[in-house]
Amino acid sequence: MDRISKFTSAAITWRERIANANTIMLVTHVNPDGDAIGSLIGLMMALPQLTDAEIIPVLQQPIPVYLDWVQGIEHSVAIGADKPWPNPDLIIAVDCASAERLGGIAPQHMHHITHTAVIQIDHHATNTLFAVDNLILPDSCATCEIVTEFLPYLGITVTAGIATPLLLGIMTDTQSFQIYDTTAKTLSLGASLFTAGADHARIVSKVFRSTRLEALTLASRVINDMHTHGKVVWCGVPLSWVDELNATDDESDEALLMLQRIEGPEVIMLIKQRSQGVKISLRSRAVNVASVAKKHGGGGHIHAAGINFADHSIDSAAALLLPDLMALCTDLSASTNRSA
Ligand SMILES: [Mn+2]
Repeated sequence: MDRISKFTSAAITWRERIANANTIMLVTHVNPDGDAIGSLIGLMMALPQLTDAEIIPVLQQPIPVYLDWVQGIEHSVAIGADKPWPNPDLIIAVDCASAERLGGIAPQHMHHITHTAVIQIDHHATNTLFAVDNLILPDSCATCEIVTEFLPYLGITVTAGIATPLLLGIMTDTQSFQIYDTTAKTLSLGASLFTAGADHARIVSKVFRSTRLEALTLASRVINDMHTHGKVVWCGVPLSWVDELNATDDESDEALLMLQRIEGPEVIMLIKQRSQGVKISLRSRAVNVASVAKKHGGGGHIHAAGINFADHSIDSAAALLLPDLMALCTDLSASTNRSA
């Protein structure tokens, strides 16, 4: 089915389901990022144009500081074990590849999801199609990009309050239009959000220019201890460094962003120590790091993937993964030579 047919057919289902619902719950993935929060809040602001239904935006709490300024996010709630299930007659899931990854809902309540109509919108190629209507477009770089394109099919006019969270999601998932799958469509949808009044200056200042000095200090220490193996570079983040420098676990991702700016490496690996085991983040320019992640029990996208190990140290995880990552780069130079 082509893109327009997908949107047209999803719009029919969505309009009917939304019109018939009295209580609509919006949900997204655990540890929500800019795209998860942007698409969820964007829809929350948009739905009142179609319905008087009660809208319940569910987000894992607390909201990360760099995203907690988004207008409307103050209405978001987590459905903890101590709270009753609000009995929505429709659940809309955004930016979430599988039902198991939904966040903000206590495990005790998760079984309700299988008994409720779920429709979803997402861009993960690995989406398990867990809803009754699945609008999945893996060639979009952000779920917010799909939502921006879809809203007119629903008959919704994009206001400034809708445009800001949607632009936020596009800018965070594309690293401000830098990732390689950014397309002309991404830019033109971004432009339409500008025209609709999105608060670009606020996004830039809150998301991209509010890094704490502690995070940069940690990143510089991490990068000082960088290991290079051909085209693969890797760094470890011991918990003791995070504590010592008064940084947070999230803030060690700043090191990952800085490593991606170095000229030369093909694959970047950041290994964060956890209280149990380690968390691995992989990034690449051309090669498919998701293949290595999958082989070792992780997952993700071609250029950004991850793995959790419950029983490895930083050094043992590096020793385990380096041969596979270096082999990816060998394949790359072989194919480059052939084409040359
Ligand atoms: Mn996303």
